[in-house]
Amino acid sequence: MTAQTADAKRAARLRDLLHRYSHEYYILDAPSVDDAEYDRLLRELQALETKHPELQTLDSPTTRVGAAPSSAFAPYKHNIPMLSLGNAFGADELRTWNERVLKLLKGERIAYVAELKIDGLAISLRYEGGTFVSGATRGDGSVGENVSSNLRTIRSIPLRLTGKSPRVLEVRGEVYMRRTDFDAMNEKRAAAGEPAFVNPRNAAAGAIRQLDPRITATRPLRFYAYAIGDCEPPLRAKTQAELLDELHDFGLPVSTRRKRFDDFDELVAYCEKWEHERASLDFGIDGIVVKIDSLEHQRTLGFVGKDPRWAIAFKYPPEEARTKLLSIEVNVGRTGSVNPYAVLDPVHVGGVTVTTATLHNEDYIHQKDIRPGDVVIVRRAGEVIPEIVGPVVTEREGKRLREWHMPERCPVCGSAIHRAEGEAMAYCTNAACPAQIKEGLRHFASRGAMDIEGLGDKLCEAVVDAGYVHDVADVYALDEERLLKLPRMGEKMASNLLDNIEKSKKRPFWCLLYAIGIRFVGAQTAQLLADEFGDIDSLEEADADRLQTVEQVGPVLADSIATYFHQPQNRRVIEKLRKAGVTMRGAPVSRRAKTSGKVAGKTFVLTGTLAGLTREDASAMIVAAGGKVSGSVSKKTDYVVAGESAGSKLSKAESLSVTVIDEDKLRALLA
Ligand code: 3B8
Repeated sequence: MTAQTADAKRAARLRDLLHRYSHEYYILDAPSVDDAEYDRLLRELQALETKHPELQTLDSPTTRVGAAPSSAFAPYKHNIPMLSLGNAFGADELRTWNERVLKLLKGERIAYVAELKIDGLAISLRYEGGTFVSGATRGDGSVGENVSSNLRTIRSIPLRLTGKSPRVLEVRGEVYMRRTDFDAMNEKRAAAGEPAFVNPRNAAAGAIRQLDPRITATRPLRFYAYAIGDCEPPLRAKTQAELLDELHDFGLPVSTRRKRFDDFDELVAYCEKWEHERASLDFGIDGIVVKIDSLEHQRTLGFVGKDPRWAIAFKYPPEEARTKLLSIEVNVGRTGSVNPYAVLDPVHVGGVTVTTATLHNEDYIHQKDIRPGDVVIVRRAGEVIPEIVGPVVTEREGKRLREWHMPERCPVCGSAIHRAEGEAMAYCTNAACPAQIKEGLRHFASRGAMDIEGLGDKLCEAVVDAGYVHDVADVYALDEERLLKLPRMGEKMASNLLDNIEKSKKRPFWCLLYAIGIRFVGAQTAQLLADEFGDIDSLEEADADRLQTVEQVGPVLADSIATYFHQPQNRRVIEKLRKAGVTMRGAPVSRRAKTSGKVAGKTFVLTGTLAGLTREDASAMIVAAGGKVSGSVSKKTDYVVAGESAGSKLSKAESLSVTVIDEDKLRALLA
């Protein structure tokens, strides 16, 4: 054997091995060699092909590395048009579609297949004699763009089909990016000082439209197949389910999550179920594709315009939407933290209208390069609060948008804002800042704290603005004469309020500990502290080391408590409260509550938005009645309290058969 034929043989062997390893990795999910070995073989093949260019084949794995950049994509005519799906927003619209199908298929027994509708980019691949020859985007359905060199770089797209593949096969499917791959890519980009991509869909679409395939090759794209176009000779499959099996046998990736239904109502339930569970997937879906299973039925139904009659997308409300960032404002919390937030052009996302979104802190805004005036992507997934994913930088063209900076002065009191070295948050330096006092007072009076009925948001503002209240203890100095000077205050209302203020002095000791607003001290911690120390003087004397001996108290919490009691103005407030006659000692309340409270020993999980209660209030009420509040659902959970837009915790509760109650039920339990 000459050296030349030995090299040719070795090259063929390497191609076979590399195809097999890619197939094992991407299609079977069962790799038999590691990445280093794959790379070693690939480099060996590259060396052989460089030495003997005639050994290069169209399906060689070395073609994935990326060809030279082009200046534009050539148009690509789809012999069989690439159709798009009509939408059904909700079960009613799906029913309407179904009735039409039933009518057109008069009396035939029909079955459905449901597939997750992956949120990527539709493309078509062409195989001739089992070898990948070209691929294109959907475009307008009849003409797309030839993006073959880019598609070649995607390792889950086989360059050579396995088994007895047809002479001609066009495969339709979706190019997408997994969330974990997307996050890892963005982390690497951030480390290299490159801008992050906004979301997996944009990143995938951008990578496919990239004129330099060498760049596409560095993006973690994947592919899955869901349909065929041209096919010669026709496949054996008689149903959609069989079609996907056949594609799988050719070595193409298909979704394993498809499900067949004979019963329409079960199909609807499946579509609705995934809406709550979509967060658990490693890729984004924007709905469920419902297809009539029989290919014969599909042909009978045909299409209207660009939409097939035999398939439809059951669409979920988008979790992301674009809108304009009108401005960045700040508010001042009760700890004095200055919190930036986005004021948005109202936008419908995740099933609600969003007008503001948190921006956390100044670094967050700079990391994402969010600027007032930007078009931004707003995300609201499940029950989490809305957030800004990032700016749409391409929309900036021609606009001069300036970076945002934290104001130097508190917008409420005009004092200096200070951000300590190494800290993320900035603070208003004025402990007497009306914004801090108002927030602090609101919390002090809230249901789970001192429970002063009638002292709501408006009145908290009014008493601070009138100069009656400079710290929470001043509440106990309010009298009828002063209250009556406030707008919309009548005698009856004033006397009720004063009664309630008086009653609050008798609140259990731990409620006071929670009410004074020590950073990180929630209702549960307040109970532990009250149990351990018994009165405020013992607690005041405890240093951080002593505090850390308390169950569940770590260094951060201990430090926060010690710092609180160290500050003279806080000690003054405590003294004023003591003089006013507020309860400052107590028997071990929580133990008593734990054995005799209304929900003694029960564990609750809160999810979604409750109409009449803040989460803090609900927690505090549960704790006051001897219950515990936990952040995650498990078999040990006794009740899940579900409000508006409850998400994955609710589905988890249902799957574990945990009792789910609403706000009214909760009140009834605690009453
Ligand atoms: C017909 C069938 C379009 C689609 C289809 O995961 C048609 O089936 C289509 F005209 O766009 N994104 C899927 C997905 C998309 C489509 C599909 N099936 N699973 C997807």
